[in-house]
Amino acid sequence: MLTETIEKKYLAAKEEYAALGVDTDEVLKKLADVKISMHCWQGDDVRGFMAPDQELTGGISVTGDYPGRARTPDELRQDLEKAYSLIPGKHKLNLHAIYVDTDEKIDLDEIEPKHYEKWVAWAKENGLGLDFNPTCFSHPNSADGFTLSSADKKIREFWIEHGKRSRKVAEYFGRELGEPCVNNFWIPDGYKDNPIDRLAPRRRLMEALDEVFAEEMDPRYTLDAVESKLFGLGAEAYTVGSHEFYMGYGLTRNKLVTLDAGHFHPTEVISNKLSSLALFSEGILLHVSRPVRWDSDHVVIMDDELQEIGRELVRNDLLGKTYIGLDFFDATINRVAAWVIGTRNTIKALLKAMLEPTEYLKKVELDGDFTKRLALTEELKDFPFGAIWDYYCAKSGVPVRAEWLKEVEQYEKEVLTKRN
Ligand code: RNT
Ligand code: ZN
Repeated sequence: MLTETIEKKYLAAKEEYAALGVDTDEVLKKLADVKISMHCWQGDDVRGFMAPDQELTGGISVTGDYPGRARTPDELRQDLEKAYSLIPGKHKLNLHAIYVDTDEKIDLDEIEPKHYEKWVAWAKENGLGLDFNPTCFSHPNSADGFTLSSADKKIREFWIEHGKRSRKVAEYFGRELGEPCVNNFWIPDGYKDNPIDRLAPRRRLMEALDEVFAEEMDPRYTLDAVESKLFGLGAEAYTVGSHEFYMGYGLTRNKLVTLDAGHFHPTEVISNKLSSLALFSEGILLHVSRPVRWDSDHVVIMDDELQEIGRELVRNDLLGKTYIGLDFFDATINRVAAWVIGTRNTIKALLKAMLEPTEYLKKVELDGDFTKRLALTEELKDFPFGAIWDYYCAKSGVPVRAEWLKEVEQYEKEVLTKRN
């Protein structure tokens, strides 16, 4: 609720930022245009509805057993609605292929747009966009750790067919919803121990992807993206789809290159890659995530890297060619809260970046005044950014500060705990 206190604090903060040359009203307008693609898979621990009892594989892992996991598409949508109601702005939902909503018994090489019709109807009702992902894991045909790069032609063909069909679904989403559906390809393929042949699987992957992408799709409806990874659980020594592989693939085939914040060496950050990639790539898809030791998928917090990602996108004017998605899964905490925390933080990091007098700071840098650059960027950290964020939440009709948690707690009591 927009109270007098919130408004008063906003007006005071607005003045402080105006003194720096930053127009906070303009910033909030710009912020409202940014869509975050919230990932459906935080809601049910990456199980999906095609074969929910199938073990999660592919070198990713969800730990925890917090009560209330969504078990049906309706439950997942109910949880998503709760989460979106606590997040300012209009956003997107990122679906994985295994989240079919149909009574038909189908496999991944049989998916069609009609199996996702209910999601589209729901997205329309809720004013949401949709993104998509072929699911190349948690399936008997990925059991030996290889999918599109498998040496077994039959296995490869199964995944090629799945990939082709995923693009039809993505195109359908984009056409129905009037905004491009980003279709992201991530495969887990790799070896636990040192391989002899690193090249052949990569060549097979390249050729398989070329088959998947052979048909041209209208970019107004769907855009393909390819996601790299350094290693996965059980694929520690070698991952076929490495960063160099997909950099090369994406740049030569005009695909979006996906950067997942958790898919690099521990001290390597994606914020420092954006400006380079942006010079050459068709576009970028982000998987905003948080790596912690072996895990690449902790809930996103307001850490230095998140803020640096926000700054790089804003300072370099990259929001137009960057699609921002989230990718984390934690089953030790309330799953709706996980979504809200990660998504609010991502938006908040962008807001923080937009509140910077970037042009002035660029000039200071060009003048070679590095003392001033450091002094000002440090002083900026104490500016009343929270007052702008509170006002934005209140104006957008979502709870201010930790008020949202009360709603999640109530929802847990009334809905989630009754599921077990
Ligand atoms: C895995 C990738 C991938 C998945 C999702 C479920 O390491 O990050 O994006 O997390 O597709
Ligand atoms: Zn990812």
